[in-house]
Amino acid sequence: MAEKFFAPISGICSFGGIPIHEDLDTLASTGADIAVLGVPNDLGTCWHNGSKFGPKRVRESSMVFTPGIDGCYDWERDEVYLGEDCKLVDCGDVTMVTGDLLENHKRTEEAVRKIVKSGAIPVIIGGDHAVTIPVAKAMDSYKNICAIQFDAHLDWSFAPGGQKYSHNSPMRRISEMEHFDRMVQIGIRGLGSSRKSDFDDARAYGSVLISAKKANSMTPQEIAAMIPDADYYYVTIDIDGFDAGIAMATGTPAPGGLTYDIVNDTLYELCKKRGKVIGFDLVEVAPSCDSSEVTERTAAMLMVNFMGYIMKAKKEREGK
Ligand SMILES: [Mn+2]
Repeated sequence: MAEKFFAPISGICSFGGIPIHEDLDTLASTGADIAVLGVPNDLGTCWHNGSKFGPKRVRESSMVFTPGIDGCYDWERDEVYLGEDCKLVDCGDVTMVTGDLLENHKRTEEAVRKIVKSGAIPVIIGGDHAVTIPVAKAMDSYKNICAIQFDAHLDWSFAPGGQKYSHNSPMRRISEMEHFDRMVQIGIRGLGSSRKSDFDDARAYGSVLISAKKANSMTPQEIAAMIPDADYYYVTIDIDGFDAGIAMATGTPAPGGLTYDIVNDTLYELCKKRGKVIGFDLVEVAPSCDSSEVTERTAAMLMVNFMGYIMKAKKEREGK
């Protein structure tokens, strides 16, 4: 008989040790609130690749942050997150075709559409930042979405070398989608992030730009107050938004980055005060770029926390 405790070192890895349900066509039957999906696609990378190993390694690290059987107790907030009333499933990975970026984007979009249709909130593990393009596209059953990005880079390149769907361009592509109409970009820094004309275009779109240095000097409440009102929020977290000290395992790590607490607490404020989060992705973890496992743990811990905040807000909206 199975013992009533969760031993993270044992068993097959899923995200946080949650149940696995890979058949997206029957996802609705699980009653899942949140569906985790890996997108092991790094064909959109312009520098070091390896983020296709992100889903596997983030899952492995996430096993120590598991909700287990009692949920996750946050003693500082005196709250239990992801308890028995939250149904989480891990849907495995989108099956990738070697060397075919656009086919992989198509498969990613189809998979995310199925998750949205099931009623679950998609939580995506990349893959490079290009995977955000098909994921965002699949959210078009919602309207008036505000995109919130944590990243060292602006990601507003139009089409370097003619390629429109690489990790240089996800925020530009989102700005072209009719179901998105607002944007906040937090953590942007450094020379070479983007051309001046790209920044001009982002500002002309109305994007709220908050540099890493600025964000680190603000309270999470002040940052949340700069997030525009919107019916829905989609959040994309490029791991290189964090300081390189806690996120070295990524293709383009950058010093001078965001602290763990400012990102985590801003996500808390977003869920608590600013409305409905319809999904998020965490991208660009490339495990082979650093052997310490710090980056994967940063990613996994943030994801578990954010899922907890999303579910707490959802239950409160439902009056539970
Ligand atoms: Mn990015």
